[in-house]
Amino acid sequence: MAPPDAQSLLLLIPAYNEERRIEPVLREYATYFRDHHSGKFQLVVVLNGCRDNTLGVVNRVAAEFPAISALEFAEAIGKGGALIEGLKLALHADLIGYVDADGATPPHAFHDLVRRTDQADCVIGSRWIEGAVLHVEQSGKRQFASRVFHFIVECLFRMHIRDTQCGAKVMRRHAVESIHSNLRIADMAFDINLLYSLHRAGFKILEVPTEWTDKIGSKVTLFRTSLTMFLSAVRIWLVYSPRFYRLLRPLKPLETWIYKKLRAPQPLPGPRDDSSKPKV
Ligand SMILES: Nc1nc2c(ncn2[C@@H]2O[C@H](COP(=O)(O)OP(=O)(O)O)[C@@H](O)[C@H]2O)c(=O)[nH]1
Ligand SMILES: [Mg+2]
Repeated sequence: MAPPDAQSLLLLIPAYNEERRIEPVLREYATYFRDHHSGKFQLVVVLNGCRDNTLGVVNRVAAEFPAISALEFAEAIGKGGALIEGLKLALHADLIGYVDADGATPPHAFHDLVRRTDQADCVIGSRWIEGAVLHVEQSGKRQFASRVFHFIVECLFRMHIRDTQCGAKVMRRHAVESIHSNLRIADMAFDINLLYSLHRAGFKILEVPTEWTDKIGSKVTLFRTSLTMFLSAVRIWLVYSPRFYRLLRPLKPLETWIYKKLRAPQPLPGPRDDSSKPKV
């Protein structure tokens, strides 16, 4: 196997109303990986339903950097839905990763993850293990919500991952392709869906301390996002607990109603029925 730096790399950036934050991030990533990565590098921004000129900004920068392109969806498919669609491009690269559009993860920190893909099928940035560098602390309320979510996720899934929610992750193509049909969570709990699918399929996940800067302009609305993520985490757990899932199936309309009330995003319909069981 070629060393990670010589492999082709596809970086996805989910973006929703990011016209004010994304431009320097695109420039920094395209320049950094042109200069530091010898394999092919492609950066695809996955947008959906933006009400600002994010697409115009991306196209303007893409005219200068051929590695950059945009993939746009009209539907409100959320960050997870956008990544589910973006990960369908995995066949074009050896390594596939994603980072946030706000530059919370600097290019060299993402590069650290890429370089460790010779040790695991999935390498994730972690803000909560020794060696991590956090530049701006999250608000107390946000930190509390995130620790509660972490506790719930650990109780339900027992993956022993300290930071499932860091926006920087990279995987080998084979791993993505093996679990892609299990991805169905469109909201911010998408990462749990991804990691648990990989974990159940026996892929190795490596957590690496990362550098992270909280940026202003977050799209997270604490109450609604937290509740949606909690419901989605429970939903993933149920999907992997077939006995309970069958028992609770009559409650599906209630689940649909709650997601609608929370204005939670839904992924684009895939080839499989949402209520079918995962393969692994
Ligand atoms: N495509 C898409 N991206 C989204 C959506 N909501 C959030 N994002 C992106 O997800 C990333 C993380 O969002 P952000 O607001 O920075 O979250 P935070 O850093 O956890 O507060 C950013 O790149 C956002 O643009 C969405 O509905 N669709
Ligand atoms: Mg952010």
